[in-house]
Amino acid sequence: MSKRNPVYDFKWCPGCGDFGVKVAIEQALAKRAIERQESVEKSAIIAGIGCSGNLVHLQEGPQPFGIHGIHGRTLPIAYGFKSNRPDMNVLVVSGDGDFLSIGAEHIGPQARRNLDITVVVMDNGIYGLTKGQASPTTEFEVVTATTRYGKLDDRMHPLEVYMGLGVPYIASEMSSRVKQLGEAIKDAMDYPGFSIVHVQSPCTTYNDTYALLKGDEKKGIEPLAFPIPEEHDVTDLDAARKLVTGKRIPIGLIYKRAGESVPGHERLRLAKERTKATQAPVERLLAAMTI
Ligand SMILES: Cc1ncc(C[n+]2csc(CCOP(=O)(O)OP(=O)(O)O)c2C)c(N)n1
Ligand code: SF4
Ligand SMILES: [Mg+2]
Repeated sequence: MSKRNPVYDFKWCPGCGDFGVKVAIEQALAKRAIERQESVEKSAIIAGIGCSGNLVHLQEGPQPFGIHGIHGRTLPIAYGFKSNRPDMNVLVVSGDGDFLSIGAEHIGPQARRNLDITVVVMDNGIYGLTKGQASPTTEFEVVTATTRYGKLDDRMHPLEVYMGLGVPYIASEMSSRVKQLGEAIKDAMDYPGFSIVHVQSPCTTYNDTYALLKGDEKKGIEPLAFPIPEEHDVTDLDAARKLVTGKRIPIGLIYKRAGESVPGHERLRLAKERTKATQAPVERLLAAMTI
């Protein structure tokens, strides 16, 4: 399982942001393995369907375990995996379509359960693999394969959504900042609970947003992305909410819930202990059932 699949021949387009995410994940997994003196096989990548999900086949160097799941269902798969193998480090990779459209209903429950995984969302504002249909993060009125006269729905703001759904750890990055992205993913993996690293990962074929993200001083175009001020207190919920409100995209660690984080599998273990302690002997139960 932890060998590269030699027959998988998918290739990203030149300049695709997903290349940067791939390298950042390789760096984060390698760093974690060195720090913890364990093999990269102690990690598993669970991928959705999309150009983004193909990352699971393209990892170079020591191979983690990998599951290429089904569209929109990375979180249920990760829940099953982590519940049975809490010792493993679980990383989900998903696209904006996969995670925020068909998969959106799973975010809230897993955030509240504090499933101990890290999700890397590769947001290119489009369905890349299926050739350029509108996704939840496509801008209003943009013409795509499925919005021939302009998109009718407003754009979703994922960072605001994560805050609203109670995600306890939220970071935002860009695929072009490979080193910082690798560090952000590593830090998120170290958090004992549900963490999301939302990455602006432009699609050079169907929605090239590199210039918009960076801006252009000479042309007077303000960058869409902006660095989070150093003085931002990541445990301050109101400050985090303010950061994610508006059209611009903050880059850095946005929110880390204050206090102890009890991960989902630990909650399950404690619940099992409580069940054992209160369990009545079978005879007593049967006697109680006899009329
Ligand atoms: C249940 C289901 N519905 C639809 C599809 C078709 N499909 C495959 S990938 C995809 C969109 C992928 O978009 P995104 O998650 O943004 O990934 P990207 O290719 O942009 O990285 C769709 C609709 C599918 N494979 N399964
Ligand atoms: S279609 Fe877009 S997202 Fe898919 S590989 Fe090409 S550039 Fe990347
Ligand atoms: Mg996409």
